[in-house]
Amino acid sequence: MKIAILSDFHLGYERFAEDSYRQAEEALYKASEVCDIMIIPGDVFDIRNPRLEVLAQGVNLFRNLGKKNWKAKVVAYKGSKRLFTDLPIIAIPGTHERRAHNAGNSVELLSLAGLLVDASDSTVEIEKDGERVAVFAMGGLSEEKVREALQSMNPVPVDGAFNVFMFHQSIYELLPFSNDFIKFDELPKGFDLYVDGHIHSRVEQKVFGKPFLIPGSTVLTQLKEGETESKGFYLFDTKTSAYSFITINSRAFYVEKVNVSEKDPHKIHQEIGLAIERHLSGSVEKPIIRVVLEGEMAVGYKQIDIDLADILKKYENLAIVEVSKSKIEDHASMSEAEALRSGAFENISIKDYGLSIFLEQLKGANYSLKMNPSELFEALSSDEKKDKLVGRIIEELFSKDVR
Ligand SMILES: [Mn+2]
Repeated sequence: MKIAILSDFHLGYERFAEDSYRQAEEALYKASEVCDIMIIPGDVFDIRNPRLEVLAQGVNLFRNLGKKNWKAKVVAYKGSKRLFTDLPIIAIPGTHERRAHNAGNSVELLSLAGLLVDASDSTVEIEKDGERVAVFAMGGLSEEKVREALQSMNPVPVDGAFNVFMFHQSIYELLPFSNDFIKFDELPKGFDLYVDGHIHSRVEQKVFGKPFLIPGSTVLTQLKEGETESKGFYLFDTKTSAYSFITINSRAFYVEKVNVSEKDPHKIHQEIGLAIERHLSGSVEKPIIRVVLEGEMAVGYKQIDIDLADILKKYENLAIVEVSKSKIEDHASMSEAEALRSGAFENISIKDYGLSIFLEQLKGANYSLKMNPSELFEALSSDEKKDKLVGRIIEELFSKDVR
């Protein structure tokens, strides 16, 4: 069978909301024309509680897919949820949809509506003309829980099927940022194909000699250099294990570096203009041009002397321009806020970064509540749960023996 692998649509992503919808729509439509099965490893939506309009976009996209005459059908399911369709559209919630334990999420909602199959923590078997594909999927988790979750789920391949392991996490070898991130060789063994979401640029690797694929997001989010590649999805053939990347029309994105060494603000200004003009195509769809300034300015000048207001104004109808000053070396150290803004934390979401700071702080504070720290973080960042939670914590703190 042909499996389309599409990921990280980030519907509702505020900065490029229209792109997120249009590009997801194109990817899903193109994929549906050529695949038997669709698998979606998370982050269909950009936030945990999408606005109704954004949820409606999700419903729209998948309802349209349901009109196709799918020959492959879901024939078996091993998991704790109920299925409301046999459509071979298999998805999991990612880290952006993740909510506190047991709270429903937006991908689950699409599954309840019978538009797709939420395969979190379960095995779904799909059949067409006697051929079987089994997808074992693990929904997006906070990173420090992954090892434990894998151990308790113990994903086992299904005999006689082509086995896919789908998840939505960071991998240490790809993002050597935290020891919580699992390593390739910690993934469950025995699968024919490994599919991961979360990382927004394309990755093709081998794990235990089998293909490991990350299709990347269908929309630009982080404006990293790695995202200048074309967006799209993978089409994988289970018979030959061959795959190809099928591109979609995504908004053009360019990164230009401007060396500011020994230059004054006037000169830098001119060079920023030239860098932008190199990529103005006159096409209807404005390109995104990110200009990265780097080096040490001429003596006596600081970053703040580079005034960007008139440049941004000049090109506002022709391009989406972003100028980064964070690589200019006139500061002893970059503040965390600047680093976050400039996206120095490669591919890690703000939420995950927030969580890692939170966990660090708790370590230093002799955290002793019964609640798992990452659950606490989830609950504290969820409006509905916060009040109840604070009540519970106060109760717990005051019921402790005071030595
Ligand atoms: Mn994502």
